[in-house]
Amino acid sequence: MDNILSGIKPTGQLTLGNYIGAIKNFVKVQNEGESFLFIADLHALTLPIEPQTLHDNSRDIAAFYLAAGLNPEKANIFLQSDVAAHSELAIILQNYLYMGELSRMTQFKDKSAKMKEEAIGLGLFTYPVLMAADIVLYDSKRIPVGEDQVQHVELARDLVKRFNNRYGETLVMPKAEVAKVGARIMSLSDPTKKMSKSDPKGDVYLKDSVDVIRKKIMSAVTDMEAKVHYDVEKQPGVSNLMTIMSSLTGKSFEQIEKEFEGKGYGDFKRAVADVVIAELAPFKERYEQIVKSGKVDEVLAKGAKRANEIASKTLVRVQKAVGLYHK
Ligand code: ATP
Ligand code: LTN
Repeated sequence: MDNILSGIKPTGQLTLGNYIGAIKNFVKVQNEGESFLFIADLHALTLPIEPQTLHDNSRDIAAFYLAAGLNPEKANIFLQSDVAAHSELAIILQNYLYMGELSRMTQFKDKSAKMKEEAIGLGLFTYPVLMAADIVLYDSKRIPVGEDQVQHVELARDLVKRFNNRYGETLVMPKAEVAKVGARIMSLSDPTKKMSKSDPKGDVYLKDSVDVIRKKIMSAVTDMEAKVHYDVEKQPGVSNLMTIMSSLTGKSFEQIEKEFEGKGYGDFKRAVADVVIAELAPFKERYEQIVKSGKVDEVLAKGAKRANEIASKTLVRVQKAVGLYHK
């Protein structure tokens, strides 16, 4: 069984996009191999963040992982910064990725676009190097992510190929796994933009109350056709709501179109809100219980112990390959 790995940056409150594009799939695959599902707290430092916010968000994501159904007996849940090998390996691997490649990364271009050059931290630029280190440390072949992260996983694949060509088979080749539906949930207020936890416009948060979720979905931007019909170009708003419904119910777009034939957007939005609320409501209760139980730190400590065991072996393998290991 192949190892599975993925991470989420604790940059803000988790969104419905994070849930559909990532966490829901983590829950699905957690028993299909040994899984390493971590909180990418070092990556969260690549843009300014308050220390307390970073600390609290990190525990919060762990609590949501558990509330969503990750089983800490099966999945290794840990903080990236609790495993020093991530940073050590990144320092080595940075020599096998190039300025040109990193400059072409869409996430870097998007996040740095509005910043002055003097204010862009190096960590934002070298983000994919640390991410490649995360991935190869656990010999993971399967990397479940939303669409926006595929380019980074592809770069990690290029790096593995380059490294193995130079030093012999050392690193395992990873592959991104992207859900067929729901890998890119769009903002409810601007359906041409990705729903993103660091941009609160048009987000549904996993922590939102039932009333807030309903209000947000009822006021989602829709389109001119007044017809529930999937067409990303002409009807991006409705298509996004259909994607949300399809990914949470398993219904195809055709089925949804049939179900709402002759009905208005109001009926459709009410149904989408019902589906989202039914999916998220049980988590919220579990989440509150988990936070109260104080279990999160225990889970993170257990996950870090196992992660360190595996990661330190891979690090030594790499150190030996490049000629750094002398013990
Ligand atoms: P930030 O706003 O800080 O960039 P984000 O909300 O985009 O954060 P990440 O931490 O970058 O979230 O992503 C965590 C996981 O959730 C990744 O696998 C990512 O691909 C996925 N993801 C994030 N946003 C969406 C979305 N709108 N639709 C589907 N998947 C998403
Ligand atoms: N860059 C990812 C978070 C992340 C990740 C990883 C995902 C860091 N390291 C390794 C998959 C594999 C993001 O922004 N979601």
